[in-house]
Amino acid sequence: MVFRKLPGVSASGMGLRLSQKFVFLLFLSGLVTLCFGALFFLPDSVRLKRIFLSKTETQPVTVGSGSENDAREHLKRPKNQGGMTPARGETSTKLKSLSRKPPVSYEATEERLAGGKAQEDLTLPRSKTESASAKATSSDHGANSDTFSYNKFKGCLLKPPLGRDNGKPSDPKTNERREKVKEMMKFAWDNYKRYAWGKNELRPLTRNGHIGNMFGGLRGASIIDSLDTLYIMGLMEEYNDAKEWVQTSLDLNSNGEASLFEVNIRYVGGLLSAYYLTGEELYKSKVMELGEKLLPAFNTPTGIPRGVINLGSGTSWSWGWASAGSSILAEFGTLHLEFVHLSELSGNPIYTEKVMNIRKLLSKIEKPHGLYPNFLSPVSGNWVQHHVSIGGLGDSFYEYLIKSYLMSDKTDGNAKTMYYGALEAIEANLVQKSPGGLTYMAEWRGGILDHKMGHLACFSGGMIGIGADDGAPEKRQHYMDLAAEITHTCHESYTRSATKLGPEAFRFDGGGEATATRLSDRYYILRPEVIESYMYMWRLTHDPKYREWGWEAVEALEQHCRVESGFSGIRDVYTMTASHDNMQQSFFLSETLKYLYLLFSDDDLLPLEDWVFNTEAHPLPIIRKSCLQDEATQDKTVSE
Ligand code: DMJ
Repeated sequence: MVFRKLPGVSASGMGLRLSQKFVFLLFLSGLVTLCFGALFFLPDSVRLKRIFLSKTETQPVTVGSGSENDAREHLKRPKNQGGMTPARGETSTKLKSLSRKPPVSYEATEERLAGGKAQEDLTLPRSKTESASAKATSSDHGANSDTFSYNKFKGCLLKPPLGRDNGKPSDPKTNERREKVKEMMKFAWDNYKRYAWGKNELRPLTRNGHIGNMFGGLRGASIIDSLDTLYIMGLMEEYNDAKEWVQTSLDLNSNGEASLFEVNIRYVGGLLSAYYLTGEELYKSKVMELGEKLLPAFNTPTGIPRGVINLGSGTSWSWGWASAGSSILAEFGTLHLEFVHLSELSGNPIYTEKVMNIRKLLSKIEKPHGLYPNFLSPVSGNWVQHHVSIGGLGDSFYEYLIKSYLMSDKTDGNAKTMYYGALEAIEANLVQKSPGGLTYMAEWRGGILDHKMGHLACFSGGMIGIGADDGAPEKRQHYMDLAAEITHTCHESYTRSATKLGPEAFRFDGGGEATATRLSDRYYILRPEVIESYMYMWRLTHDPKYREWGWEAVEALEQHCRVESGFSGIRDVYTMTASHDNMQQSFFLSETLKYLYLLFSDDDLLPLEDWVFNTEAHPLPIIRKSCLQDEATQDKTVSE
């Protein structure tokens, strides 16, 4: 074919002059460079990077091999489940660390107040970033649905979960009190539904919803936290609304930055207990999907997870306020119960392996005076500071040791040894008696005592009570006495206030006892810990004073926290002129009202022989391995 030269058109093919072509090519290559460069330098380009980089590339420079925790762990399946092939590139370890700007948190103060045990200040920059590595790719979220039979599980329970008559007490006065608590739950729920449906929490004064930044874009925390409470109270219309919301609107494909601890205790715990109580497959598949999203948080050199995880990318960070990029004892130590159940339900051991690895590290590491400090480096596996507390930052770690032992049907001897070892060290170093005769747990700062006890630490009365039977037999009474004394002290912190509600922290120095001396410690945000201890102590002793103390709390909540459209925390328990904080915490529905309801119910509602409560009061069944593996138990069901 012959090309004729047309007038005014260049000799080159596209009809462009050479110089024009050159400019065009220059522009094109500039554009390509710009786009490609952006993948590497824009702060939020993690997702795109994963297209180009291997999935483990953004690990910080570390020590240790991390081999136990590398990306492939996420894809492991038990034998005979179709095997697994690691995705290409997962073993590549281009070590690189990314620094990120501090998250600006306009609601940080409220979050700090709400988070409690593990949250002290979310406003400071997070210190490290770490990318997710592999994610399991199977559509069944790692579950081998053949391995778990709900009917078999029911057959292994010693008693029906809801008791003979849903725990209805025969004594009319107690029943009336129980009905009152149920009415409070309905009131709290109805207002949440009316003004904040689908949001995380209700703001009862402004009558709107609160989302916050603890759950990484997940919604409906109050719904998930309420499922089991509504169910055990027999509020079935409300329960069905909640279930329908989970079915139609619980979107786990969020791309936000979440507290691993909070998502675990509220969402994973809430969905697990909803499944075990109802047998609805919906909850199981949701919790499996969510559990899988949490796994990348463990991709650190030691396998100790960082505190914050992006649920979409799997990238994780330490809280900026936690010194030297450390992880928090109460956060990484409060995963065990839920993760063991994730393995139970999925048949995938990966979840149990992750938490057993944490356990292994903690049992080996040297402990100052036998104590567990609150901060640990996920890189070196060493303690970062020697601050010890049975309250915020430490608390639920101890709780999960004894509960792991109980939940394992008393087979997890390592958890038992660690729990009693820790308790001995706490008694030797932290437990104090005030001049006025009150027993309390001080905080320990490198050997120096701070004579303060947080409201959060008041869960320990119940914890020591439920563990009393399993230590050395000669110590049983000693532990029961200690549990009763701590619970008594916490009750004193309530009775010594004008409102009869307890402050966030109370002190035993500066002239007072069991009272807050600092203005900043005077608030009450509907927390459950004191009532939680009343409930356990009632079950363990049947001393009527615990029900009376619970009723005092009901009256105080009604008088000072009930507002026109829900329940609200108050800013100062020492003044009768109420100043409300405009927040109905989701743990009020999950814990405070549930523990009150159980306190006024018969012991056969969620009997302690079969159930342990996670730290958000979600009941999880004791795992009876021998029964579950016994062929004869197949599909035997407990009649209710
Ligand atoms: C709850 O979310 C849990 O009990 C957690 O362990 C601590 N903080 C709150 C309640 O105060």
